[in-house]
This record gives sequence, C-alpha cells and structure tokens, in this order.
Amino acid sequence: MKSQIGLIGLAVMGRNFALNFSNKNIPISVYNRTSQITDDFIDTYSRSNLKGFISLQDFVNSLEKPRKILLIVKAGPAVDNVIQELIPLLDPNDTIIDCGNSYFKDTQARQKYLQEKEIQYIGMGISGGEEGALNGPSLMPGGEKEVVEKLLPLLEKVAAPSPTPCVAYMGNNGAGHYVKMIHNGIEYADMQLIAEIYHLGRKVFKMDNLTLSQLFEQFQKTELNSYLVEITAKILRTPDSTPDTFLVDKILDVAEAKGTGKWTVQEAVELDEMVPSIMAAISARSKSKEKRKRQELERKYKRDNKEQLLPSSNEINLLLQEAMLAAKILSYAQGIDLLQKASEVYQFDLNLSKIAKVWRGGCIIRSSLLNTIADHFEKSEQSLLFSPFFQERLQQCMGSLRKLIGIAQGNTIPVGSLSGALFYFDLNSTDNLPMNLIQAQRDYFGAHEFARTDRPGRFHYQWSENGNN
Ligand code: NBP
Repeated sequence: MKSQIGLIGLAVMGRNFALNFSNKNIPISVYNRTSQITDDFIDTYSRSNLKGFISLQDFVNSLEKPRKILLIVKAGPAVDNVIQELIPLLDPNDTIIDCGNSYFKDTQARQKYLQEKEIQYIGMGISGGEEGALNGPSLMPGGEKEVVEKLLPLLEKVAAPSPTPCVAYMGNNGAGHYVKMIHNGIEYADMQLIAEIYHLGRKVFKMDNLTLSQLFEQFQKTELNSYLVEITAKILRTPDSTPDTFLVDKILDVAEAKGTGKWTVQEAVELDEMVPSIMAAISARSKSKEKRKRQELERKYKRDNKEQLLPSSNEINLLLQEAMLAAKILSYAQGIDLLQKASEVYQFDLNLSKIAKVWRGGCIIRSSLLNTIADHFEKSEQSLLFSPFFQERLQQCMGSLRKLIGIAQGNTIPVGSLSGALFYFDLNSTDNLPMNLIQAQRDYFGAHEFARTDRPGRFHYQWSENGNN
C-alpha cells in the first residue's frame, strides 16, 4: 500500500511530526539525509503505517499520487538542496510542503521556481516544539489557495484539536512563513516580558523561586493564562540535584536565538512599523552573550539605586500582574500591526481572526488573550488598540505598567520589553508629538520643508543668514 504522505528530515520536529501522522492512522513514508537516523527511527517505532527509506527514489515511489512531501530540514540552503534532489523524481502536480522556519522571501522565490516546473510549493509555519509536533501543532500553510485547501482535511487531523483545529489557509506568496515569523517575534517579546517580571521579582521584591512560581501559577488563573506562563511556573520550582537548590539558578544567563525574531524587527523597519518589545527581546539575548563585558562594566559603574518607596507586599502581585497584562496586550498589538501592514504591502490578504484562532492551540504563544483578539478581528479591521475590551483593560493596567517601569529604572533593572510596550502605547496614543521640532531641524540643515498647522502647503524658512540654508 502506498503512503498518503511523505516526510523528509528526521530531527526533533520531523520525527515527532511523522509519529503524529502515524498515530492518526495516516500512512507515512520518511527519509533522512543520514540514513542511520532513518534506520534507528524505524527500529524504534516499528509500525505498519510508518515506512522508512534509505533511497530518495524509493521514498518518492512509495507515495500516493499526486504526492505530498513535507520537508522539515534546517531552514536555508538545506531546503534548496532537497528541492534539487526531488525535482527529477517528481511529477507535475506533486506538492512540496516546507515546514521549516524558512525566510518568506525564499519561500516566494521557491514557489515561483517550482511553478515553472509544475510542482506545487507550500510554505507552512509550524509551531509547538517537539511536544506540539507529536500531539498537535499550530499550522500556518501558505501558497496557492486551491492547493492548500486540498491539504486542509489531512492537516486538520494532525493539528492541535482545540478549541478548533489549529490550521487555516494563511495566504499566497510566502504568507504562511510570514505569519510564523511574526508568531516567533511575539514569542520573543512574551518570553522577555516574563523574564523581566522574574528579574524584578527576585532582585527588587526579593521573591524566592517558589514564591515566583506561585505568582506565575496565580497568573494562570487570570487573562495572562498561557503556555509560557504555565511552563515558567514549572521551571521555577524545578529542583537541582543538591537539596534546596533550583535548576534555574544554575543555568548560565546567556540566551540564544535562531533568527526569526531578527527578521521580524527587520521587517518592521522595512514596512515603517514599530515592534520595540520584540526589538528589546532580541537586544537582551544578543547582549546576554557578552557576559565578560557585562561583568566588567558592572564592576566599573557604581549602582546609583535610589531609595524608593516600594509597594506593600499585598500590592506587589497585582502590580506585576497588571503591568504584565498591559505589556502583553501591547506586544501582541505590535506583531499584529506588522501583520496588517504586510498584508497590504505584500497582498497576502490575511485574515487576522483566523490567525489568532490558529494560534490558540498547539503553539508556543497560545494564550487565552487570543480568544479576545480573534473576536476583535471578527468585527473590526482596526488595530487592537481600538478594541473596546482591550481599551478597558489598558485603561485599568497602564498605571501599573508605568509604576513598575519606574521601579525598575530606580533599581537599575533593564526592562526593555516592558518599556517598549509603554513606548508603543504612548507613541500611538499621543496627539501632539515633538515632530514639529524635528521637521524644523530638517528644514534648517537640509531645506526639507515643513507643513504648517495654520495653512496648507509646503514651506521653507531661511533660518540663518550665514549658516546652512
Ligand atoms: P534542524 O533545524 O536541526 O535540522 C536538522 C535536519 O535537517 C536533519 O534531518 C538534517 O539531516 C537535515 N539537513 C541538514 Br542540517 N542539511 C541537509 C541537507 N543539505 N540535505 C538534507 N537534509 C539536511 O531540525 P529541527 O530542530 O527538527 O527543525 C526543523 C525545521 O523546523 C527548522 O527549519 C526549524 O527552524 C523548524 N522548527 C523547529 C522547531 C523546534 O522547536 N526545533 C519549531 C518550529 C519549527 P541529517 O540528519 O542528515 O543531518
């Protein structure tokens, strides 16, 4: 019997995704460049609906036509290598589905290139890590609509099932990978916000790991309910091997990144949008790598911690909770603003309500807030800041965000993502900005002209008799 689908790439994501298909009784063939990995995988999971192949030709021949092949290999040149190896073995109308974190412009180019060879190409974002891949990830497929629609019944069987199957058509032209990139950008900000709350909790409010774990457990019972908050509560109470020690305290404070967050920031700059909470999260990870420099400079600069009146212990939890809720809403808003702009610029025709629904299960940023976000975009195309629900929440919580940032600054705690959220909010909701002065400076040194508030037209002023202009 032929397999319904094929999968290439048996690293963490690929092997778990293959098992997910097999668990749903969908016959699947697998292939990996290093054949030993395929052999070991098939030896471990001996099942009639899971077949491993050492030869790529045999793998391709084992698939039902038109063929559907999932690629889950390292993003970048590896994807092109596999595509080149597959081309001579495929027939017209076979479909390749790239499930890696490919750059959306690479996906656009690959789709165009393969279209000329009558091979369908789908760029599909997948989120959920290994657990999601095995039990149901969030899937973000993009490409030709008819091709994706034919695949959807199959993908719905392996996607996260609740609250509704977490898969939907995203759009054409690399839209699937674009949405996944923004998902990852929001994920960076979400993680950084949690880390900043943790930093403030232990350094300023002197909370120990168990108290902090309880704080995050308490957050889980509120609108902050999310996968990342849930795992943070668990991480903080995980002991190390010696008594009364915690694993988190033994982990070096140097964080790594793979690139999708950086692309999100680059895209924001390219499209004249702002994602300061995501940008701060990227910077925090980058600077964390300079451990020795940080150590040296901390020794050099005396900390000028001002005596501050801290909130009473029964106020602290609410302060942290409200500040985090405001910052979380605002970091989602930043990512979603960028999606809205990209949808116009690249003509993705994104459906933001569907995207929020696809992110509600399986993926790393799954959270209860996404239900409210989905509801907002069912009714409106305006930014999240215009949602009456979020307006009410922000009105209630912005005071705590401002207060917490003040406390952080007074205690020399870097809180870039919290501050970035506040910057985004204030910049977006301030009528009179000081850009009149910027425009005057531009006109002074560069004769760039300015518009006036009292009459229409463009104006230039001779600011100085002998200086510039
Ligand atoms: P990796 O990103 O580490 O990729 C390893 C796989 O790529 C192996 O199967 C390897 O084969 C194959 N490969 C490489 Br490297 N170069 C190749 C080439 N030239 N030709 C053919 N195969 C090649 O694995 P992963 O962590 O499972 O991630 C897979 C994709 O999914 C990536 O794009 C990743 O960004 C994305 N993703 C990962 C996660 C996650 O949580 N890890 C989540 C969401 C998305 P080999 O065994 O022969 O070396």
